[in-house]
Amino acid sequence: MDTQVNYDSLIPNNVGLAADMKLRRAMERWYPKYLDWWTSMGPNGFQDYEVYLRTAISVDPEGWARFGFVKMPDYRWGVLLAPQQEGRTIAFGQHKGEPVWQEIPGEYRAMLRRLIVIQGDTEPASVEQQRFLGTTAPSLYDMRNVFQVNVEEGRHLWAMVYLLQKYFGRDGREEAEDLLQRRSGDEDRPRILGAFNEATPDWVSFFMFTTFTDRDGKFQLEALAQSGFDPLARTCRFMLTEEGHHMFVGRTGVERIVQRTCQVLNEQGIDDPNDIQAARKHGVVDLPTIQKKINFHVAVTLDLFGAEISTNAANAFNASLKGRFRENRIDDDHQLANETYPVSQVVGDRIVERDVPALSSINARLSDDFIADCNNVLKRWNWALKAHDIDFRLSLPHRAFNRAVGEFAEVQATPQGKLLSETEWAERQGEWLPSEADMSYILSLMQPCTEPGRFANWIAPPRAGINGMPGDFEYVKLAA
Ligand code: BYC
Ligand code: FE
Ligand code: FE
Repeated sequence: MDTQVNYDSLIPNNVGLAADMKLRRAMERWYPKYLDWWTSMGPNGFQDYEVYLRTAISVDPEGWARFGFVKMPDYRWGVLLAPQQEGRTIAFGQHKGEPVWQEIPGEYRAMLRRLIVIQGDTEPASVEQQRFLGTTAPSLYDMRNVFQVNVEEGRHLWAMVYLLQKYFGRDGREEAEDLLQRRSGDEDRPRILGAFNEATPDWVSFFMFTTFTDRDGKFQLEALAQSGFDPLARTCRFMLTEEGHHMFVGRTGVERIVQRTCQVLNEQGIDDPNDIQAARKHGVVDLPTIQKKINFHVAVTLDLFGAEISTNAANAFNASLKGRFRENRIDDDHQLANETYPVSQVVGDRIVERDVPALSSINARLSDDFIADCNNVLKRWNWALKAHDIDFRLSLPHRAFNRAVGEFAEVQATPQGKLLSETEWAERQGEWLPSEADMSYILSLMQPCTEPGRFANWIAPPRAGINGMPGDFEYVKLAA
């Protein structure tokens, strides 16, 4: 590929790349390295096929997307920021009421760089985690969706690299290189956050990941979209428009699995939804295993919020760098000098809520908002169970369940939030977390289904096609 690309024609951007020589050169040097990373670590085996993808071509909420067939390495990864709001002022923290910053205040440089690097690191990590899924796609529709998610996560990496290269000089350029060097799950150079080093070996995991872990993305991006550093706020604002589709893929993916399982239970006259073998005999994902997958993914995702009580988060809020979810709809002084917030904590052998200084409990609050959002998703899944008259309900695990970070990192608890001894946990965790046998059963279902309009046996078709396309649309052109 020609590295002397004309960035204004090849890369959609609304940041004046053409006029910014220094930035353009930095991005031009980074671009071929990104492409090397993409071709070696992106979707394995599908780089040469035409995929029906949407590309962001504007930041206008009405018409930002264009659909068309494109080979993934030719995807037009762009640098797109939500429109600047005239006269926007900072909504929270020490600098509340001041005009937003177009440059980085020197004293916050290190803190901002850390936030941007951590955010940036998750994006390529998820692409790496998902790179083998194309081979086992349950349909062309689903295959297209994972690729869409992947190219957009790639674009999210671009978004953070843009900020690093534009505002952080040499340090930023080095960080941009390092973002292409770390690898999900690698022993020596792992990705930064826990969940992004877990494997995503199968499509059930993928749908859970996009439901829950991309939803952490939503909440983190919402918090960063409040930032007093305007370019970060605007970047995250636009990334959020793409995040919606990722969570849609996850939520409807799990919903379609649930629907299919219900359908088979009913067709086969299986009365006991807890009869795992009966469901598995017919090649669908049994409901108890779906619950175990929920338990696992929610717990690792809650860890991504950091400790419930966190000085880092307090500092970032105080510095007006990272706010809360929907800061402008919260009825308080947005500086939190004297406010408190209830946080669940372990006291003796019980879990109790205690009022904690609100500034220290920013992460706790964001994770509460996340849990509320997840509960809406669970409602949708439970509607599907109800609609099929199946006597089984899915639920979110308690926030104390299987945690490695924060208030509950040192204890063990049931998904209902009852504390357990280590011995009880060792004996019983198999009831709540997927076992090796569960995972290999799921893997055994992962046979590709690539005929247009056909779906693997374990998942129902979607209600509608992408961009209004008909059911048998060939989303990925596998035949030359
Ligand atoms: N794994 O005070 P603490 C997305 C570290 S997802 C490993 O508890 P803080 C996406 C922490 O870094 C959104 N380490 O937490 C989704 C710190 O280390 P240092 C990603 C962890 O700082 C799907 C120490 O523990 N974006 O976009 O208040 C597909 C103590 O930290 C973990 C962001 O996260 C962990 N789970 O909050 C694609 C936003 N948790 O610095 C994409 C940017 C904590 O002492 N990041 N640690 O060495 C942040 O805002 C914060 O760094 C965190 C942690 C929310 C991650
Ligand atoms: Fe992302
Ligand atoms: Fe995402």
